[in-house]
Amino acid sequence: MKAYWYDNVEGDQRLPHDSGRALSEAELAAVGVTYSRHPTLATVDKLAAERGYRNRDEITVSPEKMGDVYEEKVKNFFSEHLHEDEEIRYIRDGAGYFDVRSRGDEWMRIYLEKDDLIILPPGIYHRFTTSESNYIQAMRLFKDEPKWTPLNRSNELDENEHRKAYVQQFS
Ligand code: KMT
Ligand code: NI
Repeated sequence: MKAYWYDNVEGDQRLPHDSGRALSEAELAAVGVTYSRHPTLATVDKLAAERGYRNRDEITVSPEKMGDVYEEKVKNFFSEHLHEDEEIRYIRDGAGYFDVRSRGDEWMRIYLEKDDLIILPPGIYHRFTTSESNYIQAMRLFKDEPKWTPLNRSNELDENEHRKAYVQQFS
């Protein structure tokens, strides 16, 4: 894991976009984002059990796996959105970037590799992209039915209960 302020420079979203200004785990925690590292599945199983996560699947995002729709998928993952549920991702192989909004509405970029696990709280605005490697394999953890419908950023979402709860807790 490596976290830093996004540089906001035009260009391929899959480039590092590293401003050179690093972010600490504490700064991520301040917006509700939790990071942990799991060299084996045992501690992931424990975390899942403790939080009541009974289900999981695995997704591979790569041109090999997705074929023609890969570029379109990558673009879609990168549109700013939130979820009404936590988003937990455990990286099994490859690498990618999660961008999350800071309190001041700037992008904080988090580079994740194999064995990294991230928990995004409900209501946080974020986006995802593969890196230049164009390959990531991730485990997605969920409680019951996955509620991963991305809700794209809009002023109407200011009234969403999950968004309101997030803003109340983290700003
Ligand atoms: C998401 O929610 O953006 C994804 O699941 C992306 C692929 S998992 C790293
Ligand atoms: Ni998402």
